[in-house]
Formats: sequence, structure tokens, C-alpha cells
Amino acid sequence: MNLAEIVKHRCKKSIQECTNQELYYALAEMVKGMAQKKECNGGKKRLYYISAEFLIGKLLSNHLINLGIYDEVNALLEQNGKSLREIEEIEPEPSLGNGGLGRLAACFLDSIATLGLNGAGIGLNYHYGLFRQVFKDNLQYETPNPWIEKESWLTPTDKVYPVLFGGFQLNSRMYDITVTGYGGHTIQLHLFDVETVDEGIVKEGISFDKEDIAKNLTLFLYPDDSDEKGHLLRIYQQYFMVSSGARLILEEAVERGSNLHDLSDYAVIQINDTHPTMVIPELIRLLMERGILIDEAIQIVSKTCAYTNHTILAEALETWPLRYLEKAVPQLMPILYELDNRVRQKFTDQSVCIIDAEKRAHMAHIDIHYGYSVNGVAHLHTEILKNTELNSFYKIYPEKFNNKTNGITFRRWLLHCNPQLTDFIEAKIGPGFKKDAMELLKLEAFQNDNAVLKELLQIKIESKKELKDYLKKTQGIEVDETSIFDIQIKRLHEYKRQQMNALYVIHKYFEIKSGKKPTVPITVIFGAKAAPAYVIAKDIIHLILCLQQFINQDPDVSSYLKVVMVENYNVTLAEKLIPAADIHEQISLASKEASGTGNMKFMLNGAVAIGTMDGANVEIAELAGEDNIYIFGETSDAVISHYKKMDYSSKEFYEKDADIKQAVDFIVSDSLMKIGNRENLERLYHELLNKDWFMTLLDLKSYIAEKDRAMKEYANRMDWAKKMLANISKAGYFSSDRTISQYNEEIWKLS
Ligand code: 26Q
Repeated sequence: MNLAEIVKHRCKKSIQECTNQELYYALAEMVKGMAQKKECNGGKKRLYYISAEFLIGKLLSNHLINLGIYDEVNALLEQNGKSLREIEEIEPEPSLGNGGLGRLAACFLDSIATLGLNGAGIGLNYHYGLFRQVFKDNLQYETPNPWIEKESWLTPTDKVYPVLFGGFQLNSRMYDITVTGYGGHTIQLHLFDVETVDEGIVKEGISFDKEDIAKNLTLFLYPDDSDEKGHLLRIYQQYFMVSSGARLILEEAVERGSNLHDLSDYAVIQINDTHPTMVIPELIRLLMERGILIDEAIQIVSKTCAYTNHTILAEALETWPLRYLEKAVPQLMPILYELDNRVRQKFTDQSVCIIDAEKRAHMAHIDIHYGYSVNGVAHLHTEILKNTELNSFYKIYPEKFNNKTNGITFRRWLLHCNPQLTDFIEAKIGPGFKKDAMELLKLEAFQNDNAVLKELLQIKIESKKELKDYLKKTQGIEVDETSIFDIQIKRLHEYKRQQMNALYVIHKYFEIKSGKKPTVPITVIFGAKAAPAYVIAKDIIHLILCLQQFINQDPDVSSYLKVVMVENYNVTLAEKLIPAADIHEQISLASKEASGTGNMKFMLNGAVAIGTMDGANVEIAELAGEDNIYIFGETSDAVISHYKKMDYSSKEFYEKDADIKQAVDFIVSDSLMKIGNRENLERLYHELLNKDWFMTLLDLKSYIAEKDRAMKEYANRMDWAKKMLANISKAGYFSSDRTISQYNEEIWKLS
């Protein structure tokens, strides 16, 4: 059925007479029908990408683009006086992810579908996803983000599995979301849910009874934080996901002809960080239930599972106390002990054990011993895993370690979010880049073509105007589109160093006050959610919000410097911010950011990075060339050595440099105290002076110098346009189609 017919059938009116809301549901019905009619990618062996997070973003336009009907639908709506962009606003964004890892999983599904691979996603259907961020009195508050409506992208299936926990059982129902790849191939994202979830138990903000598992299991995505109380719930969630997933995997393998002894010919399971690690003991358990002896069961599972590591931060590595596991999943305990015993019999090195002396299970260790592949997500990250973090494992299993540098789907992060730039590229080099991202290299031919470079600058200005209007409408903040848009959007974490950017802002404030004005005005834009229990992260948000109020209000300063912190940063906002960026901040402490993927999205949209040699920045710098990126700060080797020698003292940096001292002291100045909270600001100040675990002050001076250089060079518009073009033309490598082809060729080996 076409849109007009669906509209007539649903609403008994014409397109013209419908509201945007009615049109959104009609379009969703049409697209869902079209996508479901397409045959799912097939083949003997199937990949299961199992992940606690799939940060899929809004789906309507993505489907329209990938089904190849976006322009047609857009034109039809326009003829009827409607705007597809406005209709898109109606769709609620499912926030089924914290950040990078979840968004990567979503990009991967797009590429798996696009490349025609036989794959599926397995995850959980969180009713309220991650929290919605609300600012009040310059502080972050959390509220639920309901996204499941009566009509949604979820299709209930009749697959129901009983999942047994210590002392009780819950039924797990599978819901499907069809994922369309570019060209119309499809795969399924299977999200499991428990039918007894009770949204009514959510009280103030996002608080709820953490112990009523039947009612709370899939209410929220557990935010990446240090809240001890939630750990047990997180284990229940993880087991629920993997137990349901494992049953599905075995069932489908048998349906396709497997006798289970040959499971690895029919299935490969990519474990997205350690969150789904219990799939390993659970599969062993299920195979044993089906009559396979433990030796063989372990062997079969080890040939089927592969693990991706996304983090180097010790505190983010999952180690679960055995008493939690005993309570939640007692049936896995004999298997966990057996897996640990086998490791102990083979290796004397205590650091590779599964269960440590404090009776904690190291989830990553299970994946490495009992999986056949271990990969990092950027070249530098994989090297650090091999040489430092996981070195004792690398010595045992060098052949298991490999790198798969992350990628992003160009359908969402170029075609959808930046149609003007897409059209510009197509006019210059033809449409081939939409299928083969490396064709962007053809843009290099225009490096010295002033007319083309001017066009590129014009497109950027248009995107900045769009963002300006959006910020005015939604946040009530006025920005100047001719100022430099300098954007840092990512989860709030000390290692990502938003606090360093805030200190730069303070430093600029003082310069402007003393009469040293920037050649071009600067607008520094932040977007970030802090985990609800991450105190210092929330203090950093408080500082930025106070700076926004203080600086934007100062008439001497605000025409040269503005600060904007967007509320509730999410995928939809990223789609509006990224095309409008001139400069993007990738300023993590070297060695701490596994890869970063925002960096790739900005590059593709013609923004220039200021960054450290960390994660995929290293590969971006290599590809773009040193003239087209601003690099500063100590190297990962130097940073790793500081940790080893424990020779970093933030106070030394503070005391020996007047600029640093002035910026840090401002955090607790009377001016800021007047609008902010003493408790938050003082805590942050003391943290920076006395601890500064992520070495903000170490790189602050070189950051200021390099950023100033970037700001100055921005004024030479033609040179800057060359940098933009160089970044876009080299971004092809970061297509997730390339990443997924490599996963397939080197790990999955699907036919
Ligand atoms: C751990 C224990 C208990 C509860 C939660 C967690 C938890 C949850 C989420 C730990 C980590 C995460 C998310 C990690 C993440 O997003 N990592 C990012 O992955 C991206 C994709 O590979 C990289 O680009 C980023 O560098 C990395 O930070």
C-alpha cells in the first residue's frame, strides 16, 4: 500500500488534512510493512551480535533512505504542504545505549544488513532506556525516557523462553525490530523482554525498587556508573539476555541442520564487551542439558564465541563478586568453577584466573580463555591491550588477538544528517561513494578549486544556521553562525576531559577581559550525560552550566565567547550538531579512549579535530595528514609511564604556571560561587588540585596553545576549507562497511 492509501485507511482523510503525528504513524506502518516483506539475509552460518546496548536512534528516515524511497516520500509530502523533517521530530528516540559501544552496535547492524550478511542482533528491550537528562539550577537531574508507544517499531513474536534465576523463573518474550540495510536487505534485532515489568514502580526521578526483579528487569538500561546497589540487577539483566539469546541460537542452528556438535559451522557469537559474557557458561550448560559432555561442550562454545574489548579503564572491567552470581544464577556456578579449574591446571600465573583470591569472577578472562578471538577497536587500543592491559593473555594466546578499527554508517552520519553535503559530494564525484566510501578520495581533485572550496564553506554556514535556529527554539540560547562552532559531545567522563575544555573557556574569558580578543568569536558547545552516581562528572556539568550562565551574561565577553551545554544529548541531537561543527574536541588523556567514533562522524562532515594521540585519533591524524588536524599533549607511552612511576602531581602544574592557576582558581571564585553551589565547585577544585587522576593539568598548556593556533588559522577561510575537504575525502576508511567486512573476513567467516 502506498502512503496515500494507508493514510486514507487509517485516518479517513487526505495527506493534506493529516497532522504530522498521523503522518508519522502512517509512514511508520508503510515502512514497517515494506521492510518486513524483504527477505532476511540468509546463509548456513549466522552471526549473532550480542550486546547489552543498541543505540539505534530514530528509525523512520533511516528506513526511508535505505529502502531508497526518501526523496520520493519527501516530494510527495511537500506537494501536500507537509515537511518530512518536521514529521521526523514526532518519533521518540529509543535510548537503548549509554554511548559509543551502543551506537557502534547500531552502526554494525546497518552494515551487516547492507553487506547482505546473515546476521542478527540480540539485546534487551529497556522500556525507559537510559534516563532523560534535565537541567535545573545548573545541575543534572534524571527522568525516565519512555519510547515504546502503542504503535512502535517493535514486533512481538511468539517465541517465549523460561529463564531460571536463583529461586524464581521469568518468561522472556522476543520482540523484533527489522533493520534495513542500504539497498533494502534486512536483518533482525531481537530484543528480549519480561512481561511482568511494571512501569508504575518508578518513583521520584528514576528511582525504583531495585529488588523486585520481576517488575524492574527491563525498565532501565543500567547507566555506566559505580552504583553498587544496581550490580545485582545488572547481573539479572545480563543473564536474562544471554539465556534467551543462547536458546534462540541453538534453536535456529538446529532448524538450519546443525547437530550441535557442529554448532560453530552454523553460528558465531560476537560478544560486545563483557556484558554478555555469561553466554559462554550458559551455552555450555545448555549443550550439556542436551547430552553433550563437558569437554566437548567447552570446545564447541570456544569455537563459536569471539570477544570485543571496548575499554582500558580498570574500573569499567566487569568483575562480579561470586556471592552475587550465586544468588542470581546458581546454575552457572559449577560451570564457572570448572572453567576456573581448567585455567588453574594449565597456567601458574594467578593474574589469568577466572576467579580471584577475593572471590570475584573476571568476565573478560572467561571471554579470552573460552573464545577464539579477542579484538580491540582501534590500532593503538589493540596495541595497548597486547602490550600492557592484557599482556599476560597475549603471551598465552598471541594468535587470538586482532584489531578491528571502529567505523560508522555513512547512511545515518552523512546521507541522513547532512543532505546538503551529500548532494555537494554527489555533484562533484557522482553517487558511487554511497556504496563504496573510499570513492570520497576523488574529492582530493578539488583541493585547489576555489569555487568548490567556497561552496563547501557555504554548506557549513547553512548547517550552522540550522543549528542556531534549533538552539534558539529549544534551549532559548542565541548563537552567532559566523563564530567558530567548537563542539565536544560524548558521555561525561573525567578521562574524556570536558573539564579541560572548561578550563580553556575560563582562560579565554580572562584574556578577553584583559583586552586580548579572539580574531573570530568562539562558541563552545558541550553535550554530555553523566552517570547518575558519578559525582565528579556531575560537578563538571555544574561548572559548565555555571560558565554558560556567567559568560553569556557578560556583555564585555559574550560577543567573543559563548558557552552552550545542550540538554539531553542523544543521537538525534548529534545528527544536528555534527554537520554544524567547525572544530571537534577529541581530547581524552592518551591511552584512555579505546577508539572514539564521534571523531569519525565529525571528520566525515568536514570538521577539523583538536585532539590527543589517542584511540582512532591516531589513524585519523595519519590519514588526514598533520596540516589537517590539531594534535597536542603527551603520548600514550608517556602517560602510561606516569601511571607506572606515579610521578604526576597536578599541584606542581598548578603552582608553576600562572595561567593554569588563574583558570583553576576561578572554579571557586566569588563570581562563580554566586551562581553555583559551593559544594559542587569546591569538590571539583580539590579533585583537580589533589588528585586529577586523568591528568587534566598535564596537557592544559599545550591544549591552550594548539587550540589558539586552530582558532587563528580558522580566519584564513580558504586554507580552512582545504582542511575540511581533506578530512572529508579521507573519511572513507571509517565506514562501518569496511569494519564489518574485516570482522567477516577475519573472524566470522560467513559465506
Ligand atoms: C560496566 C559495569 C557495570 C555496569 C556498566 C558497565 C559499562 C556500561 C557501558 C561499561 C562500559 C560501557 C560502555 C562503554 C563504551 O561505550 N565504550 C566505548 O566504546 C566505543 C566503541 O568501541 C569506543 O569508541 C569508545 O572509545 C569507548 O569508550
